[in-house]
Amino acid sequence: MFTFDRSTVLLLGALILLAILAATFIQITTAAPDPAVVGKWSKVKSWPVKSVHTSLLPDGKVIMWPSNAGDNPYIWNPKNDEIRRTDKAGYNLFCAGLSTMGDGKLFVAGGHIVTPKGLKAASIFDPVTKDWTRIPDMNAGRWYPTVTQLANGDMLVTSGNTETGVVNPIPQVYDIQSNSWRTLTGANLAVSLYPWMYDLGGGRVFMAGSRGASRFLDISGKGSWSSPIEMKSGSRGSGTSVMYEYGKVLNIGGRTASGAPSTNTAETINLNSASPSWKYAASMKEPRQHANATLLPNGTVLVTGGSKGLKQGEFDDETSPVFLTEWWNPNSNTWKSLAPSNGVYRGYHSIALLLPDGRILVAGGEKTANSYEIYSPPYLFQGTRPEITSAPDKVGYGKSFDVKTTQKNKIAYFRMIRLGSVTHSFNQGQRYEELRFKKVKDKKGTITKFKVDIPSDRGHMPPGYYMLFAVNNKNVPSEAKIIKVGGVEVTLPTTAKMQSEALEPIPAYNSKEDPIHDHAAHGNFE
Ligand SMILES: [Cu+2]
Repeated sequence: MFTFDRSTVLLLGALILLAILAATFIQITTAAPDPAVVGKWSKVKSWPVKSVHTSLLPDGKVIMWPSNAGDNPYIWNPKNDEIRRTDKAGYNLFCAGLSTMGDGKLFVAGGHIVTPKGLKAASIFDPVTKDWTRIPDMNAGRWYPTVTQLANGDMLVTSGNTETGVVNPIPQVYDIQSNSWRTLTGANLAVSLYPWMYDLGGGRVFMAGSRGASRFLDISGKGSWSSPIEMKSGSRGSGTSVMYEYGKVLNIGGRTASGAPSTNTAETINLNSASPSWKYAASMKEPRQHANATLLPNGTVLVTGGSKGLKQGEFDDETSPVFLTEWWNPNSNTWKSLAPSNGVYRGYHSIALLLPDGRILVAGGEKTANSYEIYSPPYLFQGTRPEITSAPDKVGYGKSFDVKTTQKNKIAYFRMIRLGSVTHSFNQGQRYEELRFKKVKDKKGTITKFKVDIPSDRGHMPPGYYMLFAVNNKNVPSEAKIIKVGGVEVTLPTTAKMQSEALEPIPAYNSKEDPIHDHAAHGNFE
């Protein structure tokens, strides 16, 4: 009769155990990724428009318009997924700068004649009436300008190419009281196209990039630029940037020299320090250019899309796309890899935009068919979300306001994020502010509501519409309540005022021979 000795039995036992372990391991590694860890992407859906310029409006809807024939704006309602045409501006809005104003109107500066030449026109879109109002022309054309809302509600416009295709070196401030432009002739400098501008209040604005050195812009009087503050990377053309809390900026990816492949490096600067300087932050897993960076209500910076830019001489390289999603935690200075998108290339002319429900709209891409997809971050799968049950529609500076929520014992933060306005990998509107608050308790010690403070320093929160999120102790945010901060009302220019302005007629757009992908034409952007 066949028998096993003791050592054979032990060996067989060990082998069986190993086989079980291996099977379990394979099962774990092939299981569907847990959305509570990596988030989840919706399916890709088609749209009638390529959302190249995209802004959140105070009613929670999203306005967008395409490249080429840019005077084709649409409004999408994230709540019921309806998309509809809205009124036209009367000229080509492609390549303009955009940001919402203190009362929620959308300010749009510049536009497209032909690559790389810009219009001097500017307009204000009223999201209630859907009317576009043309305001006085700027000093010269602006193709790829940045619009930055200032602490007093005025609108700064920086850079952009003129009608002849050279950089307009003079920033201008639109005065919302007098409906006129203040021209900062003392700040004469050709800077990057779509520069990464952040208002700090008190007349101080910071330009974080993209190409070459960063600088402060003093907008008082005739204006002036500070001496340069060199980035660690030297330059980040086609990269992206966010101010992730007041005075703290993160620059991400891009190319450190013209024609170079993308970098995965990132760097930060603290403008609250006496002599700010750039320091490398942790690097992303993937190198990227034409990516998008979005401030999220859990305090992280989400990075989506882009290209590794490996194909020599290609401005918008769809052959080396990046689908991995990553977010950066400023407290730990670490990047975490999240679920990859659906495999649709989102490069040049793509966008990402935070929606009031905490999801992120990802869309566009010049080399991509018109479509969108929505990313739901891990915080949407980590248990019941808190809910804001009561909050005011508007709040003033230096005031506190009452907020009621569910999960009162678990509320750990109140955070506000300004409505985003994004194009060309830079969000000209988003701002992040963590608010101080107190718990209000009844006699039994039960929390009844919260008193939340709006800072008195307008530089921290330029006036306008913000998403208010109540966030619990697991860093899970509520859906936002959209609230107006500051009492700014924008009065549109009168007919008499506009008749006195000699507005230049705008030539009709001719799509023939418009070299949208011309590498050389993108000069100070690429
Ligand atoms: Cu473009």
